Amino acid sequence: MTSKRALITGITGQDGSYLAEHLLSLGYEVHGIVRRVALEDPERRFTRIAHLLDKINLHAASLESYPSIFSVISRFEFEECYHLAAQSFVAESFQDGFSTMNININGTHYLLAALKELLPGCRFYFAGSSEMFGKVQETPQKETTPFHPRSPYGISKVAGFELTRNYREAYGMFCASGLLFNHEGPRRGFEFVTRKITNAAVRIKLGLATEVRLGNLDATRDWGHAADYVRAMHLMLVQPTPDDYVVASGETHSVREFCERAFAILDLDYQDFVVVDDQFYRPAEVDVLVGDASKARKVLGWKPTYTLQELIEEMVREDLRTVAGANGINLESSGISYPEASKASSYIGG
Ligand code: NDP
Ligand code: GDR
Repeated sequence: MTSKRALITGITGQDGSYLAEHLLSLGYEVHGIVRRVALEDPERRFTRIAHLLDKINLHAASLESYPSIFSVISRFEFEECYHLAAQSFVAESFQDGFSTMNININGTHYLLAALKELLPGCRFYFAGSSEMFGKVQETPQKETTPFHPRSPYGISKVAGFELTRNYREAYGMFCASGLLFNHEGPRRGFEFVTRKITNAAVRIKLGLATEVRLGNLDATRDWGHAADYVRAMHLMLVQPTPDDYVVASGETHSVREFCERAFAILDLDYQDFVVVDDQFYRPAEVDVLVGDASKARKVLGWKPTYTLQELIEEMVREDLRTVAGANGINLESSGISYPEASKASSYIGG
C-alpha cells in the first residue's frame, strides 16, 4: 500500500471512475477536477463516481481556465497527475472542431504549464489515442508507427501527445503518454457505438424499442475493457523512466460483429433490428485499427484480463439490469435469461 496523492482530470468519465477505484484500492489519496456545473448537479453528473464520493476529494476547475487549474495544483502536493479530461467523442469533433481543439490542446497545455511552475516533480500521464494513427501507415500499430489523424479529435490528441513529449524533453519532467485503443464497459457513454448497441439490444428485447440506427458497420476496432486499461496508466507512472506505450488487445473486430454478438446474447438476430443511417457516417473514417501492445506487456508486465465476448456479456448484463429496473420490469418473471458474471463486476451505478 502507498500513501501517494494523485490528481485525476476527467474523474467523472468512464476511465476516470475506474482509475479512481484502482488507485483507491492501492491506497492512494485520490483527488479529481470536476466542472463547477457538475458539482451543482451531482445526481446527474456523478453517476459513475456516486459510490466513491466519500472516499475522493473533488475540486471545481475547467480545462478552459488556466487560473482554475493553477489554483487546484497550488493547493496540494500531488505525486501523480492523470490527465483524462477531454472532449472525447470523435463524431462531435467534426461538428465543433474549435471547442475540441480548445479543450484538448489548450487544456493539456495549461495543466503541463501549471505543473512545471508549481510541481515539476509530479508525474504526468496523457491520455493519447489510437485515433492518432488514423489512416494507418502500418498494421498492427505500435509506438513507432507514424501518425495520420483523420478527425479534429485525432489532431488534438497528436498535439497533446507532442506537448507532453516536449515537456519531458525540454524540462526533464516525468511525462508519459498512453496510446490507448478503444476501451469500453458498462460505464461507457451512450453515444459510443458499443454502448449504443448493447443498450439498444436490451431495449428491443424488453419491448421498449424496435430498431437501432447506426453508421459504418464495416469499421473495425481493437476493443478492450476500461478496467484493464486504467491499470496500464498507473503502471506507466511507476516506472523508473517516462515513456509512451500502446495499450491494446491485439484483435480487431467489426461493428457488425459487435452487433451480431450483442444481439445473439439476447437470442436476437441483429439483422432484424439494425438500420444503416447515413447521418452516423463520418466525413473521414478510420476504417481499421489494431494495436501491438508488446512493449506494454514486456516493460509494464501489463495484459488484458477480458476477452471481447466477456466485455460484451458484461455490458449487456448491466444494461439489462438497469433498463429493466428503471422500467419496473422483473427479468425473472418475464423469463428473460442473461449471461452470468464470469468476472467479479465492480460496476455500481449508472
Ligand atoms: P469520457 O468522455 O467518458 O470522459 C471525459 C471526461 O472529461 C469527463 O469527466 C468530462 O467531464 C471531462 N471534461 C470534458 N470537458 C471538460 C472540461 N472543459 N473541463 C473539465 N473536464 C472536462 O472519456 P473516457 O473516460 O472514455 O476517456 C478518458 C480519456 O481517454 C479522454 O481523454 C479520451 O479522449 C481518452 N481516450 C479514451 C479511449 C476510450 O476508448 N475510452 C481510448 C483512447 C483515449 P463531464 O463529466 O463534466 O462532462
Ligand atoms: P471511436 O469510437 O470513434 O473509435 O472513438 P466510437 O464508438 O464512437 O466509434 C467506433 C466506430 O463505430 C462506427 N460507428 C458508429 N459510431 C458511433 N459512435 N455511432 C454509430 O451509430 C456508429 N455506427 C458505426 C464509427 O464510425 C467508428 O468507426 C473512441 C473514443 O473513446 C475516443 O475518445 C478514443 O480516443 C478512441 O475510441 C480510441
